[in-house]
Amino acid sequence: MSGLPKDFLWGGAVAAHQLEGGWQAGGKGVSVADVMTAGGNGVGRRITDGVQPGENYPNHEAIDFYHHYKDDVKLFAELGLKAFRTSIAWTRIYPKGDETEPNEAGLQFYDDLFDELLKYGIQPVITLSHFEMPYHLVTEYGGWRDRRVIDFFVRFATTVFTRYKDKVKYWMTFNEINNQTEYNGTFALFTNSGIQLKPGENAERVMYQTAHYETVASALAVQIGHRINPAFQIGAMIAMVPIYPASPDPRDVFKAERAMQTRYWFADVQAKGRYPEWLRQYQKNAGFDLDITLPDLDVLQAGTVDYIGFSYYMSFAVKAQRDEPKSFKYVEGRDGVENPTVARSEWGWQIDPQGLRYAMNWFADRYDLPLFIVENGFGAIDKKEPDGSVHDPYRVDYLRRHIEQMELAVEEDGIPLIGYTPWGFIDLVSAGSGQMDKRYGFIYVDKNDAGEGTLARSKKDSFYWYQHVIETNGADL
Ligand code: P53
Repeated sequence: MSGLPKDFLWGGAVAAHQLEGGWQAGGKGVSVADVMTAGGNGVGRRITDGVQPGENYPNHEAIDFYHHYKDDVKLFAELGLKAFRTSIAWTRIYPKGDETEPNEAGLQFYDDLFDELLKYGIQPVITLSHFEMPYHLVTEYGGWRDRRVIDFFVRFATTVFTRYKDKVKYWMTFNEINNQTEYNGTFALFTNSGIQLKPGENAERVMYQTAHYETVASALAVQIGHRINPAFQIGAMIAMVPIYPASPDPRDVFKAERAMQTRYWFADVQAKGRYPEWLRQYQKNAGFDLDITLPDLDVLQAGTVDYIGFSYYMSFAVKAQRDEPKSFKYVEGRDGVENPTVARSEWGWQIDPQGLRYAMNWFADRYDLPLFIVENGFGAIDKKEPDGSVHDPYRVDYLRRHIEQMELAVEEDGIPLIGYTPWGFIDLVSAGSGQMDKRYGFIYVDKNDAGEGTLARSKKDSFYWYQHVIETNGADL
């Protein structure tokens, strides 16, 4: 017997834009994911000016879950899932984002999908915004830098909360809202917030402004959701990447502390309902002239989340520079150093199972809320054998070592944990690289980076392993 609760939510996680395809089906509008090309390992995705002929947009078809969902859900049931985390594509419900009436065909699709899941006793766990906001809100409003987008999001949230109030209990507002800590690249600002910087704009300031509007929108959604159904559990969704000091040098330790503060203030605001003092002071000292109103601060206070959902893939480490500024400002993408004590994946992601237990303790101490591990997994190139089997012991090894740490955090540290939904348990389009061949799945999908393949589904070795893990409630890994 593992120490996990009997009703523990063993599941799997995906996001609408990464598996559904059907990018124009049922009146769906263009999302930010629909204008991102395929990249590769170390090759960034390009953001095009609208949908351009001749470009390869992997999310347009993805794995065509839109047309395969009935058969796929049958496979999920065979796997033994108790929960299926996906997102609702905002553009199926409000194709442009600023309409006043929702698109019925889009709403119907999720009704059918949720019914199909519930038929097998699989709970849908829903993210409202997972890197797929309407592209129209980018071109017409400049993305989340415009306060009016709060209202559009709240309308979308209200529509789906109302429609699915008896089918969905667990919700999350913004996927990995804190990814935009990496504001110096184009990827996170665009995928999280539909931001494309204008000449002369200060990326950091823009990030603080958009993230503020998003936390306000999130807090409004929490309040509205609780009114629609008081049993709703509405969480934050944080990309947890613990940042360690590179050495015991006190300056490295403080640098790591500042890095953690910088990456996780989003969770402070969503869970505690207020900005941390260090950040208010930092924003003041930096001279950012931010639109943060007193009513906004009341909204934040009144709309705190019910749980912390988080992804966990890896950890970072930082080292203080010789000439640190007084603020010890952490700049993501610049200040990280390699951690020689851990291994790395082919994509350079540092593999650190112990860090998951650390992260769970850190969250639990800080917020005193239940946790939900809503992503964890190992992206790798798989080889399909002539007989159709896929032997992926590296994936099983990664997951086993993380689940071990997760169970220690529950059994030894007493941390309340709702569930575990490994990422991309059916192969899908990578968010970061746009690849198909960077695979996380227990279910293989026959499609490659060039977009070739039959889309046929088959079971990898990891499928049978995870099935057994669920059967034994995590006792036999
Ligand atoms: P891919 C960066 C770092 C950690 C998680 O990522 C990240 C990212 C963004 O790429 O994203 C989450 O597909 C995200 C998923 C994504 C998954 O991790 O780049 O919530 O949408 O697919 C894995 O390998």
